[in-house]
Amino acid sequence: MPISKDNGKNQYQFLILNKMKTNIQKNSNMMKNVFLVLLMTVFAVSAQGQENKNKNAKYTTEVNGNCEQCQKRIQKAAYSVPGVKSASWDIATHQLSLIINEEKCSLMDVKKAIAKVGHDTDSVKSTKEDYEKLHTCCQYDRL
Ligand SMILES: [Cu+2]
Repeated sequence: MPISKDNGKNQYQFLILNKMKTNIQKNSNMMKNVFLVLLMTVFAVSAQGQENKNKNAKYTTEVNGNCEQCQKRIQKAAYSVPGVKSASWDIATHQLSLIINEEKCSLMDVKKAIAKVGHDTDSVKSTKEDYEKLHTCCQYDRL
C-alpha cells in the first residue's frame, strides 16, 4: 500500500511539472508571436516609407529666364542636384520639365539650386546678388 500511495504522490507531482512545462511553452510561443508581430510592423512601416517615394516623379514648374544661355544655366543647375534624371527648360513658355528620383531629392532641392544660379522659381526666389551675377542679357524682368 505505501508504494501505491507514493505512486499517487509522484503522479501528482508529475502532473504539476507537466502543467508548468506547458505554461512555459505557451509563454515562449506568445513571446515568439509578439516578436513576429513587431517584426512585421517594422517591415510594414519601412515598406510604406519607400512606397511614397517615386523614383521617376514628373514635375513641371515655372522658372524665369530669357535665352539659350539661361536654358543651359537652369538645366545645369537642375542636373547638379543628385537624383535629377531629366531637366528641360522651354525658352518660350518658361516651363521646366523634370524627372527626379524622390528617394534622393525633392522638387524643392531643385528649385533652390536654380535660384542659387540667379533664376527665380515660383516658390524660391534668387537673392539680389545672385540675380545680378547674371549676364546683362540674361537679367530677365523680375515680377
Ligand atoms: Cu539668358
